[in-house]
Amino acid sequence: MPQYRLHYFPESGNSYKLALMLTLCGQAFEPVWTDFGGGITRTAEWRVRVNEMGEIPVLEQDGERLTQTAPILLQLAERYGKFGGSGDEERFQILRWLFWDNHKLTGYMATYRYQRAFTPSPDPAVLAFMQRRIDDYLGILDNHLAGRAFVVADHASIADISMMVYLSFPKHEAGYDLAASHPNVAAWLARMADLPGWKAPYDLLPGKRLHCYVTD
Ligand SMILES: N[C@@H](CCC(=O)N[C@@H](CS)C(=O)NCC(=O)O)C(=O)O
Repeated sequence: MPQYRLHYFPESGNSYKLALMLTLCGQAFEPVWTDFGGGITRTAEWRVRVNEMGEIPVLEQDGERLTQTAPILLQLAERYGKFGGSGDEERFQILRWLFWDNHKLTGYMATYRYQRAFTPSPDPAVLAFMQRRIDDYLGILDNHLAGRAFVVADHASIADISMMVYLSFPKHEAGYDLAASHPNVAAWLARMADLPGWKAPYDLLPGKRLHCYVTD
């Protein structure tokens, strides 16, 4: 089986997607803490040497560097025969939600949370714009989860893993109290947290943390 090294920073939900998937598949990985806050991923040298896209996470698999969580999750699901769904329709739905997550839920939530909690003076107009978008996406997800245990089937898939991560950090960071505002989402997060081997983000992604500017 491959040896994994995960280039990450602790606040990175995208990194948590891969750390959680590997953990739920019973796989160990070497965590490689990366100075994202110090701007390392913006340097030309890091982009040449580690990831031309200038992003975290990077998963090294026997020395080969892989990026973009969605195709990596699909590959891991195939390799370990877990969380990949069964049948063409389920696989289509998994892809459908993975694209939605990358474009909408993770795309906005990651940026919003980073600006809100980890930058010293975020632009209130930018935050308000993103919050309106996220409110819409959380409403869509809450409606979708009404009467369903998981996103595409009666069992968890990589779509659930991808979509849950940014909603799993301490609530003061993004400022959403999902139990109060989106009960179906909160119940689904609790079901995911019940999966054997599940761990919270900062338990899987240790190391020096960014300064957090918000307390609620
Ligand atoms: N679609 C990418 C998103 C990766 C991503 O945006 N990572 C963040 C950190 S969690 C990043 O490196 N952002 C840098 C930037 O947007 O400039 C994936 O799924 O891997």
